Amino acid sequence: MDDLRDKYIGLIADAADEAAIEDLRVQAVGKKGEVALKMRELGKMTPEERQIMGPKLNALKDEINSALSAKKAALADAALEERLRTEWLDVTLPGRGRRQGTIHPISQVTEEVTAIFADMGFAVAEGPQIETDWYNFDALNIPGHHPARAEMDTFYTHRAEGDNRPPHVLRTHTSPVQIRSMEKQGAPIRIICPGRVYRADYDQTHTPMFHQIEGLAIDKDISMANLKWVLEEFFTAFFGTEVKTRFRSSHFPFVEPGAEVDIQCKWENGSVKVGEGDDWLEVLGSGMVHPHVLKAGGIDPDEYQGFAFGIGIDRLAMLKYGIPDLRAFFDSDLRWLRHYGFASLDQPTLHGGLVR
Ligand code: 2NM
Repeated sequence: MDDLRDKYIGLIADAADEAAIEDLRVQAVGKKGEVALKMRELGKMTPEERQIMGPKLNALKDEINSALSAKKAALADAALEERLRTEWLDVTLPGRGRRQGTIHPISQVTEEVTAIFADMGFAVAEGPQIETDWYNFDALNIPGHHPARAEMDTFYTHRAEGDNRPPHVLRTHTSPVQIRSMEKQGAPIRIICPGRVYRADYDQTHTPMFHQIEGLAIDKDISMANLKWVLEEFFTAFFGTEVKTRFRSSHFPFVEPGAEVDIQCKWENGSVKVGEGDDWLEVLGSGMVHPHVLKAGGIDPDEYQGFAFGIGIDRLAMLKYGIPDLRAFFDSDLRWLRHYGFASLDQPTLHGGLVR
């Protein structure tokens, strides 16, 4: 019995983990363990022998059991101690900085322009970037044979053999949104339509995808004078300085009369300054909406008339923020985005207020 005790006390002392302790418990004091086997031998003993050996075996069983529990507790303590030592951390250390993205100049300028027109009572309307040729051309007084269709370098979507749907295009301007808005809302209407437009053209000043904002105001007493006031108000707010405008007679199929609008500027060491000097820079097209276009939108041209205009957002962004190359807008170069991008809190909103 002394051998048995020494053997298990020694093994328990050397046990490395809880699983080893459990194995030892089964081997020593389990139902078929070594102590149980010894107890079975009690039956073959004389009553005198049994009286001595019975209590001794019970005492041995107790001793092994307490050694097991003590070792188990010691192992748990050691494990906790080890975790406390290795999982320690200094909660007072400063956090690691996370890099934030920036607002793209196009998003920034769209938001600025939208806020200025919202202040003048224009709502924002959006629509699909893939349009039928009717919304993109016919409704805008550009019939099938019209050279403007070819001039616009339109992207047509692929059509499978036997597809009877009307031809679809990537919209070449956001005017289709204005047709859809006229159909839906009727007159009077005052909206601006910002968004992506597509033309198959790529060089230093053209990208196949670019951004436009078109405006539309229709009511019973709207004239070119209202157009001129709205645009001058817009440029002055946008550039933060009084900006003279110059209207030059021009032609767009969807307006009559039509005008291209220049803003006052000055060239200084290869870059342009808006609102000073006596040079002119063409920035938008505009005019009085053609009666055919009003009809296509479901509005009676004998009762209503209105003005419309279209501005390139990308060009406005280049002008206001001194960005030299249009193509870099869409390269997704992080260095460019960090340099020309805006912090999210720079976004002027109607609620945040506009600096004028
Ligand atoms: C321009 C120039 C002139 C224009 C016309 C319309 C519509 F749909 F109301 F007829 N929206 N935008 C327009 C007029 C656009 O962009 C250079």
